[in-house]
Amino acid sequence: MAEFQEISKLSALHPKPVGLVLQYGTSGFRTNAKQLDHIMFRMGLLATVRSKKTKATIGVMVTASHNPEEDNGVKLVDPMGEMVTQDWEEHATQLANADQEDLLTALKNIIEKEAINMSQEANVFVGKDTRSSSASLSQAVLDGVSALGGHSKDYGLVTTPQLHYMVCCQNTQGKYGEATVEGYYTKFCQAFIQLTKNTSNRTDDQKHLCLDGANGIGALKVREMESHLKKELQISLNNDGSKGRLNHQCGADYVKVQQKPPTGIQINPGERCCSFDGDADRIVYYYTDSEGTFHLLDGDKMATLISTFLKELLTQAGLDLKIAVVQTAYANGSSTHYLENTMKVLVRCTKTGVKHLHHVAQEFDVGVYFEANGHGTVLFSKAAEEKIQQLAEDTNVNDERKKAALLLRNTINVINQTVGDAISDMLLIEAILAIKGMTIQQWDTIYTDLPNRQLKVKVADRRVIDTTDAERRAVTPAGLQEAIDNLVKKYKQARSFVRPSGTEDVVRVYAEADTQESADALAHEVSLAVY
Ligand code: 16G
Ligand code: ZN
Repeated sequence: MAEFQEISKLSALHPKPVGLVLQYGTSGFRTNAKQLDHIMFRMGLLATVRSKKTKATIGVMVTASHNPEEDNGVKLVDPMGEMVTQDWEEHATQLANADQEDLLTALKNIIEKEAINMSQEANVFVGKDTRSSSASLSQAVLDGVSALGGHSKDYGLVTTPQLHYMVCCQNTQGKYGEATVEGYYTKFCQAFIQLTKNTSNRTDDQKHLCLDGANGIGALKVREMESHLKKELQISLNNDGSKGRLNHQCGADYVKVQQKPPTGIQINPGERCCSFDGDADRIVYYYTDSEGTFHLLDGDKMATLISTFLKELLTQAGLDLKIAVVQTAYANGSSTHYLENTMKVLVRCTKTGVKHLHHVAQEFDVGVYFEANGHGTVLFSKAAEEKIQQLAEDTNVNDERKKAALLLRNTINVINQTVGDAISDMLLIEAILAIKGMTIQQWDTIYTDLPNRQLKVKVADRRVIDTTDAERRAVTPAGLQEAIDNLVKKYKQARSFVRPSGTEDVVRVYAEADTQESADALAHEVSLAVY
């Protein structure tokens, strides 16, 4: 076949370094940018084949999110804007690791296994972040697509969630919105303006938000979006990429891990601030109080605020829809306790990684999912959306129910349901605070986080640790869980777990307890038990 000859010729321009083995991990391939050219070309090939298989547009995003500037990475986006399925992650790993001379065979194996009709048309959307390596790497993806005769559309610089959105819009014939960056701003900003339009008593302070753009793509896109917000949200943008380096001492990951404000940002006491990560799919909020103490409002705090807001609206609207919050083992025990016991919201726990949370959230009418690190969104079932829509249009309901239904409808429209999205989450949080007339301090006091500590442990082989119960218990090595249980018993309100990282060669240890000293001591003792 002609296309296979083309692949042989073009793949020689994107050679694989001999002996290099990479894995499609929790968020795609990710490593030093210098090792990725062949991976990009091959992911262009794979996305084309996936498009033929699904008879839909597939997305390829070139980014390494919160990693340092010199790294890069790539992830595939499936037709509804969700992450690619697990079996195709395996195909990706196979294709990535095939030696140069075996590439065609590896590709043909996938084509055969998946019974691909090669005469089917293929469409691939490609996006990239602001890393200096992203331009040539995304070109390698485009080369891969054209080597197999696929059509591609290069969106250039976009956030990861923007690319997910484009793919979903394209495959739902515009029902989700228009598949352009402009369409994205229009959809989400209009919903935000609708949501906040009756909150006339908002002060300038409440309209003002301080944002750390991590010197990345999110900063660029917020600047593009600003005029659509019609001054209803006034963002002072820091770390916009004009001076500092990407993710360097800034961004959501830095703020969450270091538990301190990013550099390059002047925060007044009580001022509401947030940080995006390097590809703008994660966000955390924070402020410093009058004593200069730093307060972080992470994914758990966002999930709580959002689910409380939604539950109240569903009650006011008289809609009997099942709402749940999906968390991981990293969720602060206080948040889980508050949700279950005070809010009476169903809470589910899954393994780390957005795709796991996303799938569980799909089981409910309204599924709010957030990782503590700030990655999350809300999913509404089709039936839930229809019920809300019907009520919003019903002329025979009382004012209170109608008002709640309209707010719910606009809330749906401000949310990017394809994946966690820092921009969309920011607009949602800002709208909720405006509607509730709530300051960030008031939001923070809904519940108090239990002191906690995370540690990394280097071990010879992290794979000896196998976990169960959504990573909350270790099954192997023998005796480890028992040792953890005995250590936990020594402290009050304590909890601890260990799991092998999916992105680094380390074992992660998490501990929480009634005091910071206890959490630190427990984390330390558990990390000794891991050796
Ligand atoms: C990836 C995941 C993130 C998760 C993190 C855990 C996506 C898009 N990203 O970055 O959700 O929190 O891995 O890393 O799924 P770890 O396995 O090293 O702890
Ligand atoms: Zn990210």
